[in-house]
Amino acid sequence: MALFFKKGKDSPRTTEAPDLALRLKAREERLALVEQICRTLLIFMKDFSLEIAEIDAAGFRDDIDAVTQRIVAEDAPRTAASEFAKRQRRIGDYIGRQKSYLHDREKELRDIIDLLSKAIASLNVENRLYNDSIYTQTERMESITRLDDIKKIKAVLKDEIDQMRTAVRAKQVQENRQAELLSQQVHSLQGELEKVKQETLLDGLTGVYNRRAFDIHLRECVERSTVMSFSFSLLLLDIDDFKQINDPHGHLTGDRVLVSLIHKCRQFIRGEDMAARYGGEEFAIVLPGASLRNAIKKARHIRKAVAATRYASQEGEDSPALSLTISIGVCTMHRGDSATALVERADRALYLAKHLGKNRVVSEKELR
Ligand code: GH3
Ligand code: MG
Ligand code: MG
Repeated sequence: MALFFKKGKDSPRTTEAPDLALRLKAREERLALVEQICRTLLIFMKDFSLEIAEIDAAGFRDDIDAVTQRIVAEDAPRTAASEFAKRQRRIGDYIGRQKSYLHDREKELRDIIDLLSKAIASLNVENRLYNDSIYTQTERMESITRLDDIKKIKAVLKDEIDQMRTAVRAKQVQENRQAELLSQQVHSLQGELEKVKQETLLDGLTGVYNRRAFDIHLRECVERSTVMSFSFSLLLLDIDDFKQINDPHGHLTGDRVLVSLIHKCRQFIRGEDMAARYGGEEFAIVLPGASLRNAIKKARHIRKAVAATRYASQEGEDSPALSLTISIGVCTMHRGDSATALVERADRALYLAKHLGKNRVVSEKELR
């Protein structure tokens, strides 16, 4: 600018020219520096933004790029200023959004850690080792809540969750094994129980049902026949003159004969029939679905077969063979009968068979 001053008159002013030029140069350099700083800061800001769509990180970057371009383009200050003013509020908003986003995430993470710690602490497990591992894990969880860096929290939390998963899986495997073992034990106990139950219903000597089982079964048959059309008949068997076997040959022989007799009777008993030792040398046979006629027929077969059989008095093939006969009383279920009435009728028929000379079948029809 000093070049335009005239010599002489304007000469005092010319001394200011170099000074001004220096100041202008310094100003330009400062401006260039400010521009450089601004551009660098804008790059940092761009880098600082997280790539999160829900807070419009892309919009924020666009805004930063637009402002940077205005600086590079060296537009008229007014244009640059208006562009900056337009973007300034949006950039500020974005920074606010990112801050609260990070704050929210951090809070969520802390809540999750808290929830997990409580859930772990409340697990009701018996295994001591598992308890210990859970306990230490809970402590580690608590230490995570003291971390400030969200990235560190995430990394440590991921590691903890992996460890928890491994511990829970190991526990599951152990529990499955225990459950399997328990179910095996339950199964075998059920079998034992069933066996014991059966044994309480069986006669120790002959292996047929005992009196208790007979009473239960007869009651059930009577109940069934009262609610539906179900018929059945009853045989009451008694060995004739059993004392004649016991007295000369002894009780053991008597026992042996009892077992052989029931073995013989079983040949006439079907799956749904029930044979029971009623007491002493008396047996009862329940025949479901059998009419009186069929029951008499079956009784006659049994009596005949028993009488035709020879019974070993002792062990060994050459032991003296014994003969025996039985008397049988037969009756059938009638409407309104009770179990007691039924047994009484069969007993009366049996008594009559004895009275008439034994080794015979007498049915309720012959009772007066
Ligand atoms: P009846 O023809 O009138 O039936 O004569 P009985 O001798 O068979 O009749 P009684 O009722 O007088 O005798 C039955 C005998 O059966 C008496 C008893 O000692 C015997 N007895 C009962 N239970 C058993 C047993 O489990 N084993 C043996 N060996 N004998 C038994
Ligand atoms: Mg007898
Ligand atoms: Mg008797």
